[in-house]
Amino acid sequence: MLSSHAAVEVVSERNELTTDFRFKRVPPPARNDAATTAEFSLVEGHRDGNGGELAALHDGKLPRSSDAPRENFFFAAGTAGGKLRLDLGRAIAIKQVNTFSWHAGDRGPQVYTLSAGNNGTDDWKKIAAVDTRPKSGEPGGQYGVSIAESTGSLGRYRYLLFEVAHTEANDPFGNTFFSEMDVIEAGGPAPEPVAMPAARVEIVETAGGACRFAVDTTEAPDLTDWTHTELAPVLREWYPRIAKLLASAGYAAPRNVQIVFSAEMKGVAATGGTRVSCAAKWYRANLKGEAKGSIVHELVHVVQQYGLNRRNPKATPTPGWVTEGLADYIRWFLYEPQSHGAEVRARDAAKARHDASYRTTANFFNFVTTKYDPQLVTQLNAAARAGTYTEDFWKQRTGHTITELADAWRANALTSASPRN
Ligand SMILES: [Ca+2]
Ligand SMILES: [Zn+2]
Repeated sequence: MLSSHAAVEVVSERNELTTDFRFKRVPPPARNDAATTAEFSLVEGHRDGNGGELAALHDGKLPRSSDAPRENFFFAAGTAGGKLRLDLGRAIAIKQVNTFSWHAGDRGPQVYTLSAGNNGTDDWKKIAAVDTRPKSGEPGGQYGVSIAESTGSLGRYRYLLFEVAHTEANDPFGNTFFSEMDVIEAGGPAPEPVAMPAARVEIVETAGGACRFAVDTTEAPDLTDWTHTELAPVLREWYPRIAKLLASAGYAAPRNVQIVFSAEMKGVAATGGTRVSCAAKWYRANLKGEAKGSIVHELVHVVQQYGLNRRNPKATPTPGWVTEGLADYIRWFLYEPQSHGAEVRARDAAKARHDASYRTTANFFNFVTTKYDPQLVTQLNAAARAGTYTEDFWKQRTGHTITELADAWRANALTSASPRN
């Protein structure tokens, strides 16, 4: 993206898959730039207490993940942004101002205006306006912005003023995670790039390059063989299948997906937007068992994107048991039916609840699909994604209320469940 303000050039780039803060035209973050020893102060607005101090903006360190609040500076939740002043200590010829941010969602893009002056209070001269919000699609990723002037210097200034705006106001969490702000002095020392740990990222493409996965095992190098030989084929085969099964009018499944194995994460796995985070410890212990199936479950969440409806006041939110039930239905009844991982045991059948979520709901969906409506999953997904799901859905699709369906399901489970269970 390129825009001009007088002779000032603003270059902005985004990494959607790579996480090393390296860009084609925006220089890498530096650890010896003029901002390193300068002083940031808050002129207007408040720091978010969940984030880092102003020091995070010029400590020459970069966050280790796309959700590392303490390693970024950001303005307080629920506020529209604020103003930051940078005192360089003396007037210098400024070659570039480079700013870097990283978040998996709305807090990735940067929106600010940059001014410069020499008294720090009222002689501000506007230098550039920055707005890196993508026109369409998911906003997550690493953003790099470089502001420079064609003649080589933006001018001689001691102070810079960043008037920062939030990227969205649909929820309280719209303030950008700023990771580093650099000021490169014209004729100053050669910038020394901040070192990032050597990344282990395999790009896995589905047929014809239609969709790309960045499988990141940087924090769990021992899992790299497994992701390459075992997981990659599952991604290639199952992501397109899930996208087809969960197709709906006017919707295209995300084309760029990150799968990141995290050393510190607890639990199993979680999906936010188009990023799947996996707890390396759990995967290590379950490679021969549930590992691949759990990622199939997360791929369903990547395709679902029911959150797109957050901003639609007319939408009814999809109940969590429907979302999770669909993910487990696809996993247990389509991906690995041979494992029989979502059977309802005879002794549990009488008390089984269709809305118990996960495997139990998956079993209910399978019953309704088999007995009443082979299109159930596709139709249920379309309603959930459109924000039109209500209990009427069941009556419309099958002629029965959900209570009737649940009763029939329990009765069936009681008679058909194997007695050895
Ligand atoms: Ca930093
Ligand atoms: Zn889930």
